[in-house]
Amino acid sequence: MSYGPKAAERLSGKIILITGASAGIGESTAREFAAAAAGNVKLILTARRAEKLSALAEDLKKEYSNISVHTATLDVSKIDTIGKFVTDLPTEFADIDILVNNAGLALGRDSIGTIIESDIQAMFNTNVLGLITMTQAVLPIFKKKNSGDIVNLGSIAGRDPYPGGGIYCPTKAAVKSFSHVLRKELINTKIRVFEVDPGNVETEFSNVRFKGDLEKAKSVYSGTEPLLAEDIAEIIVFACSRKQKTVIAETLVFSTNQASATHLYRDS
Ligand code: 8X3
Repeated sequence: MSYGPKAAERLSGKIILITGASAGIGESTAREFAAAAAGNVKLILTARRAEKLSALAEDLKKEYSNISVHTATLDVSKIDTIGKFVTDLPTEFADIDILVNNAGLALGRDSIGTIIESDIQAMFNTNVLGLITMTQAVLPIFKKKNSGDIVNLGSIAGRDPYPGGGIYCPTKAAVKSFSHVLRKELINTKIRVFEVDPGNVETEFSNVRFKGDLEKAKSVYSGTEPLLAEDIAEIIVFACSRKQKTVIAETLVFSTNQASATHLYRDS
């Protein structure tokens, strides 16, 4: 995909930190940044699954001889580890330019009153506390140079809460609120805050939500044509490769089969 004649130049040499980069939107975003900058980027890829990250890094290095990739096992829900991770980055990767707060998950569709405590904690720790802590760790780097992009992955769930989303929806509403405050607090800087709110995207998201019940996971998308991870990655890269003064503050992204969290057209 072409992001316009200046995109590669604008992304050139950027140091880009992506959380949850081992699969789905995170992985696609890494690939898309690499493609848009013809490999002229430095990627910091973090996730819980080290082997997947290494395989992605190998792939990218094979495709782009000029790319630099640093991989690190990081579980953003373990918020005590985030500060040290950022301060201990190798010098070549330390001066981050773009932070993509992608790591996030939903667990279950249980009604309020029956939600498992560990699921509540995992969702809030990852989607909210992890995202906030990572942002706080990176922000001083951006403030020092008065530039940098923060991309927060929200969701339709944060705008349009639905039954069965008693925890996931509030976590994404918290992300939205956090993005708004951040954008307002940074009004006198050149730091940009983007939020991308996807609807249904067919990734491992539903496999995780339904804890490996692949039938249930598949049924989320059956009869629809869901978005793919690369569709969201394109929007992230598009936003980050606009002119410095342009802030695509919020983007709600559906497939043509979807009009709200619960309004989906199924052709079978
Ligand atoms: C994922 C979209 O509708 O499953 O963020 O909550 S939804």
